[in-house]
Amino acid sequence: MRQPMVAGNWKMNGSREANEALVKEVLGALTSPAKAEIVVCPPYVYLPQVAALVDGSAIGLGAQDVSDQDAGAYTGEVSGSMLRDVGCAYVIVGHSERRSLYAEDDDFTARKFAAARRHGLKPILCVGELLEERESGVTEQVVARQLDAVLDLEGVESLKDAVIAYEPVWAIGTGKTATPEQAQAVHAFIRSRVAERDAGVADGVRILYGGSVKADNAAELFSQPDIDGGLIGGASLKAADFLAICRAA
Ligand code: G2H
Repeated sequence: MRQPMVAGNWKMNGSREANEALVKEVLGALTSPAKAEIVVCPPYVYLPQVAALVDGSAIGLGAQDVSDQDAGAYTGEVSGSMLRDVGCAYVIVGHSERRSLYAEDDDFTARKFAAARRHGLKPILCVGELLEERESGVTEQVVARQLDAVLDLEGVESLKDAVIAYEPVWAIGTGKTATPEQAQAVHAFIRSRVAERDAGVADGVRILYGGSVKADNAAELFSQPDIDGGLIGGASLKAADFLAICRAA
């Protein structure tokens, strides 16, 4: 059985004051342990603050990105060992905003995935197609290419300590959500693609859905057999919404 997971991707949002209020409200309402594993991914600079806030609680910590390099003259970069040092267990790699706004390609994403693993972080690998790719019927080819870049570099066994997030780019922050059936179809494809290399790994790996998940659509999405929770952007910034999504998983 795969434990569901809900990860909040705060993106470039927050302040010391807002972070404290959000985390305290979520923790205050999480009186009984949730079925889902819950993780929050604040911006780099707030990781130590949020690490202290969630210390000893049921909420885990992740970062939104990681350098492909380990240390040295890489101005502006943050290494996997630094993320471990401040208490991260997870890191998002290959988010579509990194891929599209910062030109991070499949190979670079795979190297970040490898760097995360070198430092004992569990990568949350994001894959997903653009609107024009969906409309031209190449969703599976795109997702397979993104996935294969990582599996070819790191091997299928690397997914034992990783999570996959399927995020159709046309559904991110747009208010458009993939229907549960559309999402399930791609999740099943991803699992089958992994199963071609190792059926046991495919069965165990968690595949999250991301893209305009909200309190009122989460339960239906999460009820699909191959959807193991969600990577939540906008709705993770409001405690009541994030809690409702966590409870739906
Ligand atoms: C997709 C998602 C979180 P949102 O980027 O990764 O964001 O829920 O705002 O669409």
